[in-house]
Amino acid sequence: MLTAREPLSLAPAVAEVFETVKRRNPGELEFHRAVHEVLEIVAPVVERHPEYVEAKLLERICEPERQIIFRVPWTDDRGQVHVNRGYRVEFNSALGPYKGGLRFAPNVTASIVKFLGFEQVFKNALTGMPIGGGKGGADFDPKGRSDGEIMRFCQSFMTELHRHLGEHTDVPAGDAGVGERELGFLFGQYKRITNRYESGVLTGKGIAWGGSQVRPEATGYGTVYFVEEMLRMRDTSFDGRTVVVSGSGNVAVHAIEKAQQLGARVVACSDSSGFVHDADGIDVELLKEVKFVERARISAYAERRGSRATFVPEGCVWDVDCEIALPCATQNELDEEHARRLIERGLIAVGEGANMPCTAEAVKLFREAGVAFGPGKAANAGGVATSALEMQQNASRDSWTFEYTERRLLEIMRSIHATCYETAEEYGMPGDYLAGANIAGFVRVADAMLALGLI
Ligand code: NDP
Ligand code: 2IT
Repeated sequence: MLTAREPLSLAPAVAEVFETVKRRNPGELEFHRAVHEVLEIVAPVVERHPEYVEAKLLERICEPERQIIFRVPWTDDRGQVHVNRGYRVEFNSALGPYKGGLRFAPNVTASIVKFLGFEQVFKNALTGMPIGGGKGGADFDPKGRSDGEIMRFCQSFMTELHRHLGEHTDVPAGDAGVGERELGFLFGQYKRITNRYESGVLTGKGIAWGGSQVRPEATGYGTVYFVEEMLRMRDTSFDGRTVVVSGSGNVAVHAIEKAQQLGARVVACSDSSGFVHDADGIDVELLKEVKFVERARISAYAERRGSRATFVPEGCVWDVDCEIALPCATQNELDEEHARRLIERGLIAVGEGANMPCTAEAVKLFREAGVAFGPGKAANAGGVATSALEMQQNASRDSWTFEYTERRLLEIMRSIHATCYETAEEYGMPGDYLAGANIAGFVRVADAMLALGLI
């Protein structure tokens, strides 16, 4: 049985590639870890394919096609000047234009953007849609900023980024800290600078200006659909299950909504200030009001719910017992200790709504304990898949209904699940979605790269 996300176990053929990645990207721990996971799992695949070795496929796949780093100057409401750093890593375009979100958060670094971009390449391949992988963002903290400040930041960011984008070149979307408001300002500035109403250059747009139904819901809904499939393989479902979701942003809120529609009781969610416990089940409409309309902290939810909910300041949501865990906040938020405790208390499934939210050690424990584990690059692929549906609608100047779009999302998530499941079986690791996702994604990208020659 292969084990993933464990250090020091790389086969010699891939160990050398990993050393090169570390040397070229010193200190970029998140990126190293994302690469390590893929290299470790695909090592036996590469051994079966001498043509991959000859074409230096692994070396090429680990090296972004292009990396853009730029200065983003802007002024706050008092006229004070700020300077941030913007990034776009155009990782791989073998399957289509670079595609992936933009993240605005103070802890964004080259390592974070590269790890997200690398994951995105294989995630996008798993969707089966014609999209390559990229990621971007800035070390800008949107918290507490006025709409005017956000607009000026987005305009400055796009003033530089626009020259690298295009519906056939690179198509960003949102990620943490970048939602419909930010995408509106980014799209407006792109349109102004280029004098083109090029809808397909960004996804996650508002419905009134070229967006797709279900895109806001897609990542959270898709994560739940993926977990539903894993549960179905074990002859069970969400119905009557206790669920904990971390975060209370775009992915988390819609994961809560869909899990509840499928009969689950979601008893806790969080933000970076702490978590709320609500034994009756989270009131998702109230949560949306607090987080999306008022842009308030999660404590405001507990205040409104009165005695039914408690807010635990600075607390960790993974201390709450559950049968299904949906980490939907950020990287490395669920560690070995949390995993051990959750397993002891009856955990049966984990779906990574966020990108790499579980530490390597936590993942190892889940797999050893036989917990159904849906890795982010498969489980949260519904967001980018629906972005590709948005591009499809933009290209045909069409717009689809909510029902039709959601059905397409469901079909895509079922197909991703089937691909991961079948690939894991094919490589002798039944039920191992981490292996299935990494191998299936890798093979699709690698074969396309081989076909396109040495570029
Ligand atoms: P949002 O910015 O909408 O929400 C992020 C949420 O996570 C916020 O509630 C935030 O709280 C919380 N959070 C951040 N850090 C912590 C922490 N250390 N502890 C507890 N809560 C924390 O982002 P998204 O929902 O869009 O993204 C969440 C994750 O999902 C990211 O990993 C992203 O890459 C991934 N993802 C997003 C997709 C999308 O379509 N948006 C698609 C696929 C993956 P606070 O407000 O306090 O910061
Ligand atoms: O991590 C992700 O897949 C996203 N942030 C969504 C990317 C997209 O292009 O929709």
